[in-house]
Amino acid sequence: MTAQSPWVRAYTNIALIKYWGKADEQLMIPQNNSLSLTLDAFYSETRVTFDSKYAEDELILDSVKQDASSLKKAQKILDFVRSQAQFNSAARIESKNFVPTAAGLASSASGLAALAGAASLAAGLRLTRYELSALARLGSGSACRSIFGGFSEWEKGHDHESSHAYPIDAHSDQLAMLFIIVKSQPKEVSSTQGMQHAVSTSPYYPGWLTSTKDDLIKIKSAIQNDDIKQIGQIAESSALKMHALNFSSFPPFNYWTPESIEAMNHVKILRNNGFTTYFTMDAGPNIKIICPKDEVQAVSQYFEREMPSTKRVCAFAGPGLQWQNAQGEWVPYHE
Ligand code: 2P0
Repeated sequence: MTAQSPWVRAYTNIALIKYWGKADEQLMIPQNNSLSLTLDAFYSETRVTFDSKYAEDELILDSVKQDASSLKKAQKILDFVRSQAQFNSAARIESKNFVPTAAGLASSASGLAALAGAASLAAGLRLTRYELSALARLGSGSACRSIFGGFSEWEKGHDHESSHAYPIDAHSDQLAMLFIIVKSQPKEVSSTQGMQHAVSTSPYYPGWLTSTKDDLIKIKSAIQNDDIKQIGQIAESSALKMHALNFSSFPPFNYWTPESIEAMNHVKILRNNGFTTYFTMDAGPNIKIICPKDEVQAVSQYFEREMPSTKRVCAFAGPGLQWQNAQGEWVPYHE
């Protein structure tokens, strides 16, 4: 048998309240709920072909065949789909990442969300948005949030079915996210390893779980009020608390470079000069600035002047999962 999906597109998301730690490594159930904004600037497109003639699964990313370790996350999604659809053909995954050149940004969230959509279509499974989000989670935790556009919250749940994201119905069109892309070296500690180490060794981990519950309540209220200053304050605080877990692990580690710190300081200088700028940072050295749409141009020009070695990419709220119909149009995956 052979079965091919159409191309499926998913946009990347950045967490405002971070996910940092798993309660179940195999099922990818997190320790805490997290909340993110799906963005319009970076996305992945993927299609899947299952064919009983294929000898083994393969992943072709931007025309380059990937090694077995890159395939591992994808195979968790493929295996689940095969068991649901009751067949065992191998798959060929073709994927393209649309990330500005040299952006140095990981794309596992968009890539694995697009794969969940494509693999289930190829297998003839008709999954709800929540089932699809849970499926994407098996590949990479943060991918479950990229099924939805705008703001979404990943409800940690307690088993495969209950651990998925859901969309937060709110305006998100006034918020901008400006990526300040600094020089990057190869990552020494992957997100998966980093969070595992923080859960098992940081004495602050219980405090992280308590304060994250509080931050989620506050940020959801700020989102409903379209209060960008409060959203930024809470998001910056969540990011710094996540990084504090890494600094307080044993042995300690961090993702910060001198340029990351310089960029953070500039965000504070801008704030002291009347801008509504806050930062967030993930498992890498780049800084993402949260600010109102009408400030983003001036903030970008400021960084061009003060940190000319950085690249700047501006993003706004983006859509949820899409697929390409026979006419070549991109339409929502779930109508
Ligand atoms: C997040 N990050 O909430 C957090 C904040 C990075 C820092 O989710 O192990 O690729 O595959 O579930 O989702 C990046 O880690 O990790 C991430 P796995 P993932 O966005």
